[in-house]
Amino acid sequence: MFDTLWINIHAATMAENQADGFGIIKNAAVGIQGKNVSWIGPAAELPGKPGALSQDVRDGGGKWMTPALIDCHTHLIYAGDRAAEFEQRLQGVSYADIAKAGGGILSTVRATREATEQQLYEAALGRVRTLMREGVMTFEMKSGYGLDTATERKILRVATRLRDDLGLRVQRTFLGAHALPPEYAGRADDYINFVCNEMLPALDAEKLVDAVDGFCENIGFTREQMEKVFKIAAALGLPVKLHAEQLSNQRGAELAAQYHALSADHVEYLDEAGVKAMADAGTAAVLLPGAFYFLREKQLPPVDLLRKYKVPMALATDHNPGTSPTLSLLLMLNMACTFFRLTPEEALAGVTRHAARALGFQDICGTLEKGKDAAFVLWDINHPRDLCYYFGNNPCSDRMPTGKTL
Ligand code: DI6
Ligand code: FE
Repeated sequence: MFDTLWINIHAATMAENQADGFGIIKNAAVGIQGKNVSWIGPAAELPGKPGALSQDVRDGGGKWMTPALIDCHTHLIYAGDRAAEFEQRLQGVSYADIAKAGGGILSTVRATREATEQQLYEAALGRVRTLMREGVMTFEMKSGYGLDTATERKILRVATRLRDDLGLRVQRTFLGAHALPPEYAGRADDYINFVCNEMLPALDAEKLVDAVDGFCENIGFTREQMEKVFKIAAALGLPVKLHAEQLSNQRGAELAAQYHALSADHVEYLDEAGVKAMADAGTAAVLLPGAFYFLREKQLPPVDLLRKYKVPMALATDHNPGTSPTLSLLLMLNMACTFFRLTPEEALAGVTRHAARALGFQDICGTLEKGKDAAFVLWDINHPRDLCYYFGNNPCSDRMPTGKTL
């Protein structure tokens, strides 16, 4: 009846509308057929003896099972690092000042343009493997450190190879509108026209793009410029998302909602009108406590308003060399609780069900439910809230599928 049957586990299904928030099933059993969950419930309700239901019965040893984790906002593919800028910031130079002086994103762009595809692949592979050790099996990976067609292509090809070589779910996001490349200095509108008329259509035609993002900020691009990009994305049938309201309120989330964005990300400066627009459009909020911490931001995202209007809150690492060089999604759970006052069940939903939603993957992964991916983690913990409580600890003891090259 089942290809594999797991018994002697406790499950936190993270399914929607569960009274306890986690969807806890003590003494659970999980039946798998092919690549999907085909049965989940209390072991006492199994329709027969385990041995009669499957030839492959696995004993989970009383561990806790959750859906595999999802990192729904990353910039994992780049060359070099920005440790020297970190030191500059410790001396009091601001992130915006470093960017204005040609450092910041542009210094990573220079290093990434110089790197070969193989060098980029190997650098990113190490980062992905580190995240996988914490049970992350689905990733979003953005381009945006190329800002020319050849380098953006190189980054998106690396994302494709990581997806295929490691057997992961990956959403490849084109972030051409991340920063103004030096060859377009003072000509932001010309660069946006190049993104819209050449780079995005060319990379989409090569089947390298699953979604489109941009950086709507006073040190990034304006709403008007982002709208041009969104119009082309819509014409190509690609979903959009936006770095919005990270450092100031540009009303980017409203624009994103107008284009039925999957998510608006960062959102520290989001106001009530923006929250309402997101709720009406079904746009998720992606909270990024790593960047908040590393930039020592003071403005908190409007968590109460997001709750009030029932906007799903996802959580991600935002891994990037400038503002969030973290390789721990579990640490983000603790930071989201500590800094943003999320409850543990909200935080865990943020890296499972709501993260799936932020990628448009809600029908395929993010919860332990019949018909969804049989992708899960076994944790050596006493309760799912422990994943948010400890920090700098990795209780992942097993995961399925294990990935092809691990
Ligand atoms: N917001 C971020 O947090 C990253 N990109 C963005 O638009 C930072 C990218 C960097 O500093 O390299
Ligand atoms: Fe980001």
